[in-house]
Amino acid sequence: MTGAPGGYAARIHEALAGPGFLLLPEVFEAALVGGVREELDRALRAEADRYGAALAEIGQQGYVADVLAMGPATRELLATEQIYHCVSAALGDRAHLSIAQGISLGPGEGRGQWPRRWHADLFQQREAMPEPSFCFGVNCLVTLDEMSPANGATCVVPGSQALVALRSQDDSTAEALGITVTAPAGSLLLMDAGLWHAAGFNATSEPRRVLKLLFVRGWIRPQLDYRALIEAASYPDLTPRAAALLSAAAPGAAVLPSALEPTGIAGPTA
Ligand SMILES: O=C(O)CCC(=O)C(=O)O
Repeated sequence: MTGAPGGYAARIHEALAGPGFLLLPEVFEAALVGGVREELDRALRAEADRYGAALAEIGQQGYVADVLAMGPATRELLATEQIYHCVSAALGDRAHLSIAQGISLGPGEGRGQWPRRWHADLFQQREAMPEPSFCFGVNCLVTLDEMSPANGATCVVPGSQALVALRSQDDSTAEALGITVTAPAGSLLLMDAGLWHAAGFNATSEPRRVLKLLFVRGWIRPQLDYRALIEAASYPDLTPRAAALLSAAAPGAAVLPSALEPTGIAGPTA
């Protein structure tokens, strides 16, 4: 571990309540990041072999959805202190993974309509929240390559996490207010799940890869049923912490990890 995000709780709260994002530069070991990068490349090749041109037709070129199956380095990264501390500081101990994706922005590629596709990951949930500044989810975006303006670094609109209106306006507001996040490989860009952001355009000759890990509070249903997915795949290397983040029991454990045990509801007193 090269960083100490355990001590970052106050900064995380401040950032999520203010700009809605926080960059923690180079907090992951280079060897682990390299391992995840290789696993992502292998998974992308397997997807391309399996689905061919259909991937581009459905807009899924450059995405890997079954991130846990990518390999041991990816599963290890999911359970690192860095991820755990950011998620628990932002969302409390009963948070879990909603969806994960390995994403590669290839040379000469952008996302969606020119110059980019602005979105907030969970704007529908944001719309449903009575308190617009309440943080119910966070996107932990792990940079597997250096992110620069040239290779399509992520752009964010600071302070936009409580806004639902950007969705219906044309992109000029986001384009005017957005800032580009430059970061070395192995960094963690923590974003409120309501923050408006977009990948840029990769004008270089190399892919620009990230791992997206989107977590939500324990009472929000995940987008993928990771518990079923890992029960079917049975990964022997899944740590109790990773299992807790996936709402599942660790291998060999008879019960759910304590972080997920029901707290109980106080009944009426006699
Ligand atoms: O690839 C990026 O820069 C951003 C990925 C993204 O849009 C997301 O994580 O929702």
